[in-house]
Amino acid sequence: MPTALITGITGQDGSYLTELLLEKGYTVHGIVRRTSLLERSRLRHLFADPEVYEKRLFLHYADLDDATTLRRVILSVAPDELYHLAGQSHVGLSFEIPESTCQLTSLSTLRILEIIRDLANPPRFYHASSSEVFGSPKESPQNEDTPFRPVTPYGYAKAFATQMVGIYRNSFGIHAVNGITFNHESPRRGENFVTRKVCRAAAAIKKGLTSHLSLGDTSARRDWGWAPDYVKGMWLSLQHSPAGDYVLATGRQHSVQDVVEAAFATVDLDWRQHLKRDERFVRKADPCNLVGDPGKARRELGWEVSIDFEEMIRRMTEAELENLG
Ligand code: NDP
Ligand code: GDR
Repeated sequence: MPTALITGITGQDGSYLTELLLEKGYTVHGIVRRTSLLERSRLRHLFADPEVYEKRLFLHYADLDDATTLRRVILSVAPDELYHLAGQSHVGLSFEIPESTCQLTSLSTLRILEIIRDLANPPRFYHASSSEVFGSPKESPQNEDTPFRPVTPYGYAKAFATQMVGIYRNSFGIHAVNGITFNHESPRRGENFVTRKVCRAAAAIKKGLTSHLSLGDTSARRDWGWAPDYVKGMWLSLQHSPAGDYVLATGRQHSVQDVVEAAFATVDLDWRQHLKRDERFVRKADPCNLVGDPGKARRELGWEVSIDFEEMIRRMTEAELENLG
């Protein structure tokens, strides 16, 4: 049975990827950092399964800036596949904490590439790259050949890491893949990302727990997909030879305003009575015109998305209603 090691296992994508790999018969190891609370809510159901936790799913402490511990974990696990998902994933916050965003995103990727470069049998390596590398692209939709023009500290950090992955693939023969994923969402999304924030607020307003929702720029547009589809794409991309980069996207763009309307329609409320603009949530710079061309992933991997935007927002809003009881 293959063995996988996942950085960022406690995150949205890490949790779905863990489920997928366990279903496929993998033994899964995850890297977690020390936190003051032990609650790792996205994995809770797996910890509760006596057939899984500490039988086929194992956790190891390491921080992304701790090279000696990362090396020790990678050597002891000896994974066949390494999925590097961990990082500071909030683009807006990367303007507040640019230095640690770059440390965690750029240098940690280089650090892991350096460790596996020295191994006799390096694992296949997946890097969670991002559509943010395209920033304000001159062409639309964006594909694997679109030049990088990042406009945020986060986007620049991902661009560095993405190009470093290409360098290690070409120069050292490592089977390394960049998944250039566009936004993907689910009920497990962090609460300060816009889709989750809107769906939570719509449900809370419906239940009478709050009265309004404050957002930044509602005209901002993104290519939003369903996170479980994207972790399938991650796995598929690592199975393909030769290694290459893949854009994972829906090819369709929606605005934040569309998210608001879809979520409020699910709870049968008029968004006009509840939406406020708050300048604190307006970014200093925001990419524009991001929409992906997933043609290569479709052709080479057979990757397809399973649900559309409206269904995704409906599921996310219904999950929030259920959480609220
Ligand atoms: P999350 O924010 O949900 O998860 C991030 C993960 O990284 C968490 O497990 C977090 O641990 C871990 N992490 C953060 N800092 C450290 C550190 N110093 N040491 C160890 N672990 C750390 O992100 P997603 O699951 O949504 O995204 C996964 C990756 O994909 C990220 O790199 C993100 O930038 C990238 N990406 C995501 C997209 C999306 O739409 N979701 C699109 C494009 C790229 P903890 O739980 O302790 O905080
Ligand atoms: P993004 O996702 O920055 O694209 O990064 P986010 O959901 O944070 O923002 C999407 C768009 O919504 C606008 N917006 C707001 N955003 C937030 N978070 N809160 C608000 O109140 C708000 N109001 C308007 C933003 O300006 C933006 O235009 C996500 C992350 O998962 C990254 O890790 C990943 O790399 C990219 O997607 C692809």
